[in-house]
Amino acid sequence: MALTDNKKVTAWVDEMAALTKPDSIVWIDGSESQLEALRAEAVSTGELLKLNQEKLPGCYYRRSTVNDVARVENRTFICSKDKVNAGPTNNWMEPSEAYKLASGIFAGSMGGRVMYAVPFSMGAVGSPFAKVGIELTDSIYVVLNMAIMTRTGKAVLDMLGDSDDFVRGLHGKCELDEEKRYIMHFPEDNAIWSMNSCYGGNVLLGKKCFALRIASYQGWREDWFAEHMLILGVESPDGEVKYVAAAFPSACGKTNLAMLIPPELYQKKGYKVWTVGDDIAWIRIGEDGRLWAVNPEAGFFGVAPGTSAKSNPNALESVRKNTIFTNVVLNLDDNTVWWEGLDKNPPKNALDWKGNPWNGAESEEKGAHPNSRFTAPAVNCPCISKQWEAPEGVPLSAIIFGGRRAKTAPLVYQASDWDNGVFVGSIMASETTAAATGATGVVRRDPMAMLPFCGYNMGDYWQHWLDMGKKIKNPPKIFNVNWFRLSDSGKFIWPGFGDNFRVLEWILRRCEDKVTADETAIGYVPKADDINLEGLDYTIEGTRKFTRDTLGEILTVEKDYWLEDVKNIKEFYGKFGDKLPEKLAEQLSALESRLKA
Ligand code: OXD
Ligand code: MN
Repeated sequence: MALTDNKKVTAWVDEMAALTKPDSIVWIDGSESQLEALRAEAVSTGELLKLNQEKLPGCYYRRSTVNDVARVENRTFICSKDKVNAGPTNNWMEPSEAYKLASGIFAGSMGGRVMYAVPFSMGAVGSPFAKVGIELTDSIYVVLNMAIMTRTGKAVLDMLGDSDDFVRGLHGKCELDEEKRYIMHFPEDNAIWSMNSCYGGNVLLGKKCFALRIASYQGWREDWFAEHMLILGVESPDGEVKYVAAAFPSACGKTNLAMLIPPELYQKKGYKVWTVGDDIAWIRIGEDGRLWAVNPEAGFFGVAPGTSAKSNPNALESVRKNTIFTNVVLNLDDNTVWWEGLDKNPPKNALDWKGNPWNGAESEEKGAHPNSRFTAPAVNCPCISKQWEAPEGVPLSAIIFGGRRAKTAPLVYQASDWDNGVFVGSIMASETTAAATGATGVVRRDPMAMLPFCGYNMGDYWQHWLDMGKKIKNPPKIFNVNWFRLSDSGKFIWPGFGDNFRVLEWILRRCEDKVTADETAIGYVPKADDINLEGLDYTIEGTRKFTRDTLGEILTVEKDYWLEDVKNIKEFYGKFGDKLPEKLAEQLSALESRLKA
């Protein structure tokens, strides 16, 4: 029986059921007993495997099909009525064409299956930021992941009442056919249709699809922001907490920064970092004229490989219970999990992510897929902020952009004002590494880390940022960081991880006008003496000790590299035609003149 008598909801569910023809419809009410029954069912069919409940209570394991392990940007579409509204950085499909194509694929696809109706809230139920979605899916795995990543159940429908304001999400596994895999967004209809995949980023519709693509469009219409940003709080010894939001492209360490543990000397003084979110921020202007941010999610969908007691002990602690692991190594000796970078003791008697026998002591092949994941409840995190569910969010002192640049960007710099900060975000980029592509130094521009996630024309998105600037009375300061400067021999110069706290400290001191900086062509760069290196004991790849001079090296602004970058930015901006905000074109030519001066 439907959990609601909202006619808009029931009519839509009936329509989708008439299309996909499930044997039955089951509403997810949010109760633990219902979820437990679903876990048991998934275990009985082999969809999930129950892990060692003494070592990993409440944890489950799943292996996906080999062709379905990551987001599919080339099969992700923004189906706005007008092509120009998808913009040059999105794939576009005309909505009626898209519905027709998808209806053909969905028709009868749930025959013999159950359709689960998952009401979910992005943002704490009752928060003024919160928005409702309903995901219809034929996958128990998706239901169980959604129950970790979002708030699900009856309370969400009660919050919705008889309103029409909910995102209509339809997900079907169909045949998991790559050729018929589509992730379609209809921003004007508040709808998402996802088919032939079971990978998180494609099918947990609350996350990238709603909380970024659809929500960015909603934010444009309603004067707020949906951003690909972590949120963290820095507590100083006097107990005051200051919050920052930070945008980095995928795989640049957002989860690690969000859960950072400060260097020992700071810990001794009483500094702490609190996690509010690791991937998405919804941001609104508060009554006090500051920006306030919430994490709309309820869990972490993190990359497992590389997560270790050294790189991120808080993340490791977060996945000890009630977690779903996907595509990692299954240790057959004790029914636990393993992944590359966890420790130096890979299991010998194991199955790899494809389900083949795997001996970690001998195998040349990796055991876990590089994009294998954990889905863990946020409440598991030892450093979760007391404010992480605060209905009004947390006030932002700073916004930080960043990318992976071998030479161009200094360790940190500050934009001169809001408009310049928008420019800094719009020119964000990362360089591909040799391991990933075979060619190093290929620059991929990824404005505000939103390239794959902006649900409308990125030119309009930039204009929205500029327009919002006029409405924010007390804007946060805007910074850019680059943890990834390389030496001439290709080694990372900056230690990163916990030591990034030293940069955060400088940023917060700048926000309080407690420290001066050098004005350069690109913005304000720290004086080398103003970043605290006390207790830093780091040797670059075992050969060169990190000193204050080394810090000076990575604070330099290399004009030749920047002039090269300006060319690349011009080319990128050129794609937007008259959608490129005039202010950004001005910012770019002003930068060029400063570099040439
Ligand atoms: C993610 C991503 O999974 O950005 O968060 O790809
Ligand atoms: Mn992300």
